[in-house]
Amino acid sequence: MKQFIEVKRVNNPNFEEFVNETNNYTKPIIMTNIVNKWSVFKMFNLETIKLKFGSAKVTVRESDDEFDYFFGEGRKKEIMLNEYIKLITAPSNSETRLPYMGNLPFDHPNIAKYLSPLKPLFKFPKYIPSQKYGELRLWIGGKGQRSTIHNDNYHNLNAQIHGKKEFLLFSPDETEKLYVKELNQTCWVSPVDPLNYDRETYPLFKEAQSFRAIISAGELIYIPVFWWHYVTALETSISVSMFIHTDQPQFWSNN
Ligand SMILES: O=C(O)CCC(=O)C(=O)O
Repeated sequence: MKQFIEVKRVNNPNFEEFVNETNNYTKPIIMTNIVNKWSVFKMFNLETIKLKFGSAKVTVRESDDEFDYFFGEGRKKEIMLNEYIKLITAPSNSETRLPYMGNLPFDHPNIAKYLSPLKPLFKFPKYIPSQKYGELRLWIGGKGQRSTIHNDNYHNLNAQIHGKKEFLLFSPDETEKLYVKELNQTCWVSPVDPLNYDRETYPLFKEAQSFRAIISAGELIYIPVFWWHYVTALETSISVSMFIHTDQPQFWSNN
């Protein structure tokens, strides 16, 4: 992978500034002074979550490392949210990966009665004029959790509520260098681990240009539709993303 380019930080852009700074929805940016102003930002922490809806049962991946999950056995299990939070925050020196609760829809039947009423408090700005609706997803994970290079078929605004995450992003123009595979129509992933990859099997990856964003609590990242991303939790992390659905769903294809 080539030396990354840092993603630009923009202070609370209005609509025109957003369109400009993202080069008309073709570049990621980090936005400051939006999420930290939400009333829910201070309230939505691990203690409150445990207290208010710790008894909810959630489905988690058995491993918080997507290489294990996508290219291994891909097992899931159910656990009470407060048990899960206890696990991911306990000191650990074991080699075994923690579980991961990522991509949980706010409307999931096991948690909707707690999360659905909170939806209006996550005041994501409306930057995409063709937005039909925004779908909120919750991600809570332990330090070291990582999501492999994948893309999504919608624009994504991802709000960091607690902890720090690192995103490595690759433009769709870099696809050939990432050796992506189709797992299903909406899930394309790369077997390349940017930090440790086999140079003989994936020779083009060394030419891949990445963009890096380390986002802290209170910041918001915009990931344009189909931009590939690799995500690592640098600390115990809570994030809430909004997937922006438009009238015309699009699907990635390598052709
Ligand atoms: O935080 C993660 O683990 C992955 C986030 C992600 O892939 C997304 O928001 O699309």
